[in-house]
Amino acid sequence: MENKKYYITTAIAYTSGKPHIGNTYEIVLADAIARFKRLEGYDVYFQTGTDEHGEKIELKAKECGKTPKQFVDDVASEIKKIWDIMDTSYDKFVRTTDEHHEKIVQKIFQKMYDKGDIYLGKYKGLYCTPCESFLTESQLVDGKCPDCGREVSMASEEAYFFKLSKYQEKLEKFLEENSNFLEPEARRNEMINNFVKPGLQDLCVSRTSFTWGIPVPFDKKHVIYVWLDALTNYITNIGYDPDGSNEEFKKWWPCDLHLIGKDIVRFHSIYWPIFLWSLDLELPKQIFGHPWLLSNNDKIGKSRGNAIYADDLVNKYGVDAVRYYVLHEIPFANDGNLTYELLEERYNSDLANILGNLVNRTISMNKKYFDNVISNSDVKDMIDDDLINTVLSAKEKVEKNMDELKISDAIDNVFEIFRRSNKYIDETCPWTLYKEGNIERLKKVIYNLLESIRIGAVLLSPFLPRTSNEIFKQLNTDQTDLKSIETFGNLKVGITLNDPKPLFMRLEKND
Ligand code: ME8
Repeated sequence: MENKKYYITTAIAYTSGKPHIGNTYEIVLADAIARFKRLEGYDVYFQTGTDEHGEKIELKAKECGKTPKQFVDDVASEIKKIWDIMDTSYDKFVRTTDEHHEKIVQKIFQKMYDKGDIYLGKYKGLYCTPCESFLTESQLVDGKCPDCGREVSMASEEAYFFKLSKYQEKLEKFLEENSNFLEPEARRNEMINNFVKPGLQDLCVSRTSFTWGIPVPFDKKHVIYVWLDALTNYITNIGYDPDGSNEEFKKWWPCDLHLIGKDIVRFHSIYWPIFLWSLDLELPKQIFGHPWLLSNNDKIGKSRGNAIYADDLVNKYGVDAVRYYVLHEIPFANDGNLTYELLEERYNSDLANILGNLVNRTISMNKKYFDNVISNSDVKDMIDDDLINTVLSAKEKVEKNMDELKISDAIDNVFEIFRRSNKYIDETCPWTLYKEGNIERLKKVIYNLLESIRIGAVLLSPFLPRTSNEIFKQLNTDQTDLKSIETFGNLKVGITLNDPKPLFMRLEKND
């Protein structure tokens, strides 16, 4: 029997500050995929969380006059609150400061060391003595320390290194042979040609310049490199243990999809596979490095003053409008752009007009003509076939696009149903049928519209769950699964609908 489990993760967000709408995009994207898989009948496990160690966070905490733990507790709860505001249906919110995670990361480090993949060496680099920090060439300002402005000198200190070089050939071969492992395709080529082929340097996996991290178990003055700590969240939280993993781990690993942003593809497609091989574990099935959301075509950043936050947008437009915008406006491989004007344009044209009006008009007509009761008849017309074909063919198209992670295209497939239904109203002119007393035909027309809306709402549910539920409520239907949309006509006759209620109020220019 086919294994119907699906394990999906997002990147774990740095607890360095409140996440902006760009970071929030990822959790919404993962949520849409997770919900769709559940709709398809998969047993889904959806994990997200926060990445809480490291020097940057230690410094931020100090700036705020908090201990690192207080600081990450506050930011992690802020992040979780935003994930909840966005109606994301994660199964577990993990934190790298969880005691269990820390314990397993130490065991992982030990196992890699025992295997001979980690060794003690010397880290050489530019060093600022007063600041006690190693710097890279690019961090220097006029050749001097960016923090205190003093001269830097070459220095070296003890550090643990991971033998990435040992796995170089294996990784190159793996990436070449598994074209689906890393999407989009362009990223895979970039990794192979720019990083793997030129040669992998051994990776420094411990630090002594700060303390906010997980101590190396056998050498406590070192803390474990934050990416080794962070990447392993995908296994430590589902029961991996170097001394023997539990049944949960055997059920969920390997992960089906790591959803991450384009900037951290290198860590996930180079370090992560190698760490897993070192632990003798299977690799995840797929990594998708999604594009970014820009604000006014510029990178979003607090220091740039253009940060937009999900909670502000939700307060103004509602959660589904924000979900719709980010899911629809960021295509598979190109960055998407967010401005208030574009969001309002989309809101009015797609949500208020195409979807909201259709549902409101149809349910209002049913109320006016049939006293809210679902009716039907045998009076068909050729014109019905085209509507029904469009509506029934949407499921397959959505499934195909979702399989290929083309979420924006899948939403277009769903809206095709609503667009076609609006056209059907223009073609059939129900008000004329009513005036002419052609009631039997009118019954059929309104039934076709209500059933098309129901089918559309089922397919819409992973993307706009609230809106979809509201439509089901107004239609008073419990026919909401994928099976129920394989054929046309499952909406039951005789049921009384609830009163129509607008789904999206049109925004006026000065709102
Ligand atoms: O990278 N648009 O955390 P993070 C879309 N802790 N996605 C964006 C974005 C934007 N404008 N800006 C950031 C980290 N992201 C690490 C991950 S995983 C083991 C460790 C995405 O808080 C970014 O690409 O900086 C990443 O996938 C996620 O937000 C969290 O970013």
